[in-house]
Amino acid sequence: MEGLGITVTEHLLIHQKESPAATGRLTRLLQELIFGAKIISREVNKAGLVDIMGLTGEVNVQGERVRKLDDFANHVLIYRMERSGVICAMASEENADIITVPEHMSREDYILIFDPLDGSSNIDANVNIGTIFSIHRKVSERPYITLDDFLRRGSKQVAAGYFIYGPSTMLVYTTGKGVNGFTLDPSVGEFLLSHRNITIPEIGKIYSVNEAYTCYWDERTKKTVNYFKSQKTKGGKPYAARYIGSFVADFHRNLLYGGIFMYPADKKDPAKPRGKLRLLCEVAPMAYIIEQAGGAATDGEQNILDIKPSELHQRVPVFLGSKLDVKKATDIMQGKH
Ligand code: P6P
Repeated sequence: MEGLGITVTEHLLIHQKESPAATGRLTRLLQELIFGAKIISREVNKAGLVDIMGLTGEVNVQGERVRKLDDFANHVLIYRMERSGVICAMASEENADIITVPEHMSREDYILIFDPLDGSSNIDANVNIGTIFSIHRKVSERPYITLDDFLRRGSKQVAAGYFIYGPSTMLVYTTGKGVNGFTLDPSVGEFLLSHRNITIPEIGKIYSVNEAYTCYWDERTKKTVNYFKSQKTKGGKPYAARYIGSFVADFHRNLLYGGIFMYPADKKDPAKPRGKLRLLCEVAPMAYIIEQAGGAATDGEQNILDIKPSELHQRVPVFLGSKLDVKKATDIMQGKH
């Protein structure tokens, strides 16, 4: 019956009640983030109908051409989150430096790191794209914010999640008590619980990597990818190859169906020897989610959540997904096979 679904606000309040130390500030933060995502979803879903496709003519800190929707999403999130009243600072994939909430605005000790619109190079082709977010608490005693407040291990995240804008808009997030998915009902503008306690299969049937870069990989990486190309599933079938080229979309399929997603280090761009994906705003939040869902995430050597960041836009190689697939990949990358 209509109206009997569990809304994300209800879900947040249930979890808040279960956490004795909860004050409602994280709930407030997530609610403001959800409002921002609803605005972005509205624009993404009408992209192509209004003049919001294409490029702004600018280049971002990553050296990537900025698309109008990227810029829009970034501004919406910064504007909304400054007014959440619970954040003291933010970092965006689109901004070179950290963004401190102005002192005249009410601030608390949460820190938000986000990629406002990941996969945006696919917008014009109507491919699923998404917003990725990572939430930390400011732990330093200093009365002011420094970069060090952001350079914290993924294991210290308070919460992490993503919005995926596709045939439906979904929110998938964790606060450390499992992973839940909510689907936006646009007719009432509410996210309703649709995927309760998501868990990833222990072993998958899909491998996901951009094989066009084979010539740029080292021998161990080639051996790792070849393993999955020659591996048979329990049913005796070969693994399926799936690669969308939009991290949130590849990750979401991986989370629900199982398998392994890989973006290894490669030599295609001397400026990005450690691969393309960014630790703080993309890989660490997704690693938190995949671990909470029973999966794993490494850089080919160590657990992603154990990596101590050294810079805000640091890139890392990533192997994430079903626990047994990631272990096999990591063993091969370490020369154990
Ligand atoms: P490649 C999209 O541009 C993105 O940042 C991620 O969403 C995606 O996983 C990756 O780049 C795709 O990169 O080099 O395979 O085109």
